[in-house]
Amino acid sequence: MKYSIVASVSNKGFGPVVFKGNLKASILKAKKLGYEGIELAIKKPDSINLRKLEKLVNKHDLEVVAIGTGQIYSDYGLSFSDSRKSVRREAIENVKKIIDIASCFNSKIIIGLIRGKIDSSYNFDKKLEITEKRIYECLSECLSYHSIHKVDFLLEPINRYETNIFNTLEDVSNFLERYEDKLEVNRIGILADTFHMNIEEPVIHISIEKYINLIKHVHFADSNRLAPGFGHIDFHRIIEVLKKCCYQGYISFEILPLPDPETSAKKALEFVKAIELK
Ligand code: LER
Ligand code: MN
Repeated sequence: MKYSIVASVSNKGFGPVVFKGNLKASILKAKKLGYEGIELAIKKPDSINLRKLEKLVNKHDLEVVAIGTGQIYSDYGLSFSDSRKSVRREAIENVKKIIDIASCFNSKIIIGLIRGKIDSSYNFDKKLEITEKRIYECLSECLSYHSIHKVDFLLEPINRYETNIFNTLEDVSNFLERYEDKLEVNRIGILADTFHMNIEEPVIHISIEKYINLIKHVHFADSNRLAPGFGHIDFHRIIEVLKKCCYQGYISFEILPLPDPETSAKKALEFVKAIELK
């Protein structure tokens, strides 16, 4: 199994991230703790010094596994489902800049919170149809942005308290099926996050097995979003299923930095490696 950890380039915002700010320090800590990859959360793509980042990850032999875009929504309010075209445009332009970065590292782009949500439950089904079409249009433009260095995308099911579009693995799978003639769906995978799955899926490991062909990235956090082992999710069954299905992607820890960043990052890896090697 390959493990990575989420690091936010910016200092503030979005809670369940272990390392924040000072990218060099985050990379060094991840490497020292035994991670093979790093997942970056970026909200200001212009602030990234690509050459410096490339040098750093090459020097430390660390893969930039994926890049998260959620802070562009949580901090700037930009999303793919906004009813204002200008806001959707701004969201797309930001994601395109992230695609430029991702294409240097062959990282996947995470479409989590940036897909947005539907504001009111009035006439929900109709709104969902319209919103899904907006998401499709934005995704389609992002997918066709780089014709040479194509990067893949990840759609993350997120629990109902954070969004009302795509809460389950089945929701994402159905969306991809509905748009399979219009979207390059072979370039869109599911990001399965155990924290959200614990809220939305009937049995986490059964859903993982059912949708394994679509799952291209995994977020691990326990039921309380602490490191695995600090809550009540059955990671033994999850790792067993991932192993049985020969899952080839990364498992990335998106956890609260508690009791402190280093301890959470260290304990997370120790806990899952002990299960894996059983
Ligand atoms: C992002 O990966 C995520 O899991 C969301 O909960 C963001 O709030
Ligand atoms: Mn997640």
